[in-house]
Amino acid sequence: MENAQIADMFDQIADLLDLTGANAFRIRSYHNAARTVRGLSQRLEDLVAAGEDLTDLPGIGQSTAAKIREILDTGTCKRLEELRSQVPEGLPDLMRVPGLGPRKAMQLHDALGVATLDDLRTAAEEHRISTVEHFGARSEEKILEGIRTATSTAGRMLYHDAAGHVEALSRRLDGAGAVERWVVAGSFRRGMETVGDLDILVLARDRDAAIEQILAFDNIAAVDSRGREKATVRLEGGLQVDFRFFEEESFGAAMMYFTGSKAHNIALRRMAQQRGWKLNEYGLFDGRRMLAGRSEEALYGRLNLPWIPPEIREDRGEIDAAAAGRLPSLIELKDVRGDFQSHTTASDGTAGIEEMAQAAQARGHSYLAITDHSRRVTMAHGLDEDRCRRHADRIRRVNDTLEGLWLMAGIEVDILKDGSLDLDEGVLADLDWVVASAHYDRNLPEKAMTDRLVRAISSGVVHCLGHPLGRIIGRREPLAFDFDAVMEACRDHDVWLEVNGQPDRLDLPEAFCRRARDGGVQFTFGSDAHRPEDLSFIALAVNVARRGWLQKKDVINTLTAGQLRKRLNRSRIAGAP
Ligand code: DGT
Ligand code: CA
Ligand code: CA
Ligand code: ZN
Repeated sequence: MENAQIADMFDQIADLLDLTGANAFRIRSYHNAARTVRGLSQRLEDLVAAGEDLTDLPGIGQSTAAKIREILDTGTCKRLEELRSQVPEGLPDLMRVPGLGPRKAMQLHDALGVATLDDLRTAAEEHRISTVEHFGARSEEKILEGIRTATSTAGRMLYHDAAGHVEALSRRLDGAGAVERWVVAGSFRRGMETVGDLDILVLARDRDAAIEQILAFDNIAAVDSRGREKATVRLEGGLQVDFRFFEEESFGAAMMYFTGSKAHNIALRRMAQQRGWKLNEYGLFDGRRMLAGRSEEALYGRLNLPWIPPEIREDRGEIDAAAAGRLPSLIELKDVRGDFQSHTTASDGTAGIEEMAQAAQARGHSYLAITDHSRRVTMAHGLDEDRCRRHADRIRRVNDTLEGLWLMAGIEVDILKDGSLDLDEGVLADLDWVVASAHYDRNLPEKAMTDRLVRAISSGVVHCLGHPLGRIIGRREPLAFDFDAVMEACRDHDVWLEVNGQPDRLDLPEAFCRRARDGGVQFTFGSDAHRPEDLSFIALAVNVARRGWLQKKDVINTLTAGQLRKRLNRSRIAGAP
């Protein structure tokens, strides 16, 4: 049983509780437990076997700990089965539609008998939804749009969740004696925000033995097909994995082909054809003579190209750039010296200031901004002016005790409906770091939303715009605003755009990163950690940035603490209220 499956069960319990009208805190406690479980670096199964006390984990209490043991023992838990029997089948699916909470889903089910996404789509198209109380023509449009969002990610998995499966597989592949070499290709290697399936290439002299060992992995739920070249399996939790076997002389060609993207492959194949050659997953050939195949470097080299990083293999200009010697030198995780968004128990984080600071030091960061929520976010017990000042004092006192880490006293201040900020500007101006984010009033008309963001950006006290699009992958549409106008305001006011590393946010998305970079804007990375372990989400921001062609110079987190101080003083003087 993998952690991801247990986490999914907790999320399901939370969703079902929500449907049955349970109280908000119990629902949140299951979502929190799911989040903890998903982020663990060790398997729960191993922790339990080692006799660890699960209630030591953040967000895990007596009752969730008992459920974890029950799930490990029996594969499910009674509470979940009980809840499932209480709600009509299909309702949890309906709730995946952004904007359809449990109550609305239930209401539509009761009034119209809709039980699946297809039913719902038909009902909206036939304008039956507007006949239900509290729903109108506008809700029908919203629902259709929401179904598109929900199904665009249907059958796909967040990169971060897929990474959990890759890690679980890697332990097993490394332990399989007959497997000499393996590599994950496909969309996962390209660092895409969601992954359809995993494509794993395997080198093994004794293929039969390797296949036997792989198919015996205990996290495989079903074997869909097996042959000498390829085996397709489904993991516990539903992710499909294709294992493909190649010889050493073709391994580089296989990596190139199965890393894709398809569009990149097609463009490369065309280049080969222009020279009278053939390029496929086995190599680059002139007639029957093999020109290259062992390594990607050799293959690209034969086509007169430098090696191209997987994250930009999308046929979006990378081949021309490579041919012209103008490939960007993409930012790397090791270039990142700090983190500009994190939360503590002062708002909705699970750890205190000291603990977050220690975790940042352990990661080797030179700075960490503590950015708890402001008062508007009542659910998270956001800070008012008074608490904000005292919290900043506490952060600075902790900072005085630290070596080598600048703990920045910051805030994630809400951008209110009219673009004003949730806290007094005098208080904000005293802080080391201000992220401004819009969390509420998401349905403003485009012009009003643009004005709102531009006003916040122009305030003179904001350093960066947090999770700028406000989308949540598969669940929440991006805010509607004029991106060019926001970009321009950022450039004029020396305000940066955040690339938020939360697994389901990844916001600013890659295409916008590239556009904003071309527009002369710089970026900050924020893990948006709510727990010490989540500081690792900074790596997901790096993924997005690489796919968006960003380089070291585009990202403020690559500055040393000293350079950062200078940079902040300069922009502060320019924008001082
Ligand atoms: P996914 O799984 O939907 O997240 O995306 P990918 O990119 O992993 O796609 P997948 O698993 O269907 O195939 C893996 C790679 O194999 C893909 O990136 C490129 C290569 N590939 C697949 N089908 C074709 C094809 O018809 N032509 C060419 N040239 N390459 C292909
Ligand atoms: Ca794939
Ligand atoms: Ca595949
Ligand atoms: Zn936020």
